[in-house]
Amino acid sequence: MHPADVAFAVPKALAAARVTLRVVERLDRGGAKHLVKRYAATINKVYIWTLTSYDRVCWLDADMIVTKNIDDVFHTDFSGGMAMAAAPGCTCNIFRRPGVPTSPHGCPFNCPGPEHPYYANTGLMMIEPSLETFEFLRSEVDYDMPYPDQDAFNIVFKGRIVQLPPRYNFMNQLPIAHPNMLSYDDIAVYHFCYGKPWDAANLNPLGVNPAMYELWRRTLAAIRGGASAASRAATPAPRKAPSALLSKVAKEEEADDLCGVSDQLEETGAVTKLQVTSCA
Ligand SMILES: [Mn+2]
Repeated sequence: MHPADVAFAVPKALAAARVTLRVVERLDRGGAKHLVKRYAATINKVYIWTLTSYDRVCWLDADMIVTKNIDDVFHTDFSGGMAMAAAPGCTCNIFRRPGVPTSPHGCPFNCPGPEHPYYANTGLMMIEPSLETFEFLRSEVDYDMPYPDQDAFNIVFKGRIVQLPPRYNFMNQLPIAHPNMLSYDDIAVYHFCYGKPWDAANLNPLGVNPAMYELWRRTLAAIRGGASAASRAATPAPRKAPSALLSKVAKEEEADDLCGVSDQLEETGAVTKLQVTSCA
């Protein structure tokens, strides 16, 4: 699904790849609390609930790359009234972005378990389409929040989100915010939350996994170049070691001061080089 005003080259390329396309009306909504102007478009994710010819739909942000089979997601148990499956979103605001709620002590990565409120990242969502839900989400929900779709869905579906393992939505700030917690070897979907791979000026700003940027680049080349290019673009093995900076941060974190991790990053000056983008 795409709005009519999207650049013609995009639907053309998708159609060539035999992707079924449908033009939809933009539902963009501005808001005073929006962190970034382009977040106004994230509300359009509600259209996935209109795909009622499918039992289940898995949404993936365009800034994600799948590295392993994720069919398991479709078999998530939705019994007990569950409405969505999604992996946890980090709320540490590790880069101290202004205007973003910062809650390291409420972060699902610091406080896992059913006794704490869950906060999902909506980069990957598995849902069951329903026109009723679509109408509700389109017309009854306030999206004037820092992360419009993500914050709203967490509120609307509170207590009804099945928690997926972080491997299904490995946000690239995780090795910085929560070092040693997750293994690169286990990544199934990598999420370029910070430093979009198509934004050359901001590539790999904090040593986030360079192999994933390389994989993105090769995959894009393969798509553009056809089958022969695809066979040449072998998947590189993910690297384990992020960077010297990350090692330093990891060491600092041993003090168990979560906010101190952000302070450390700011002191290095690395943050100023980062044109922070979003998880939207
Ligand atoms: Mn994203």
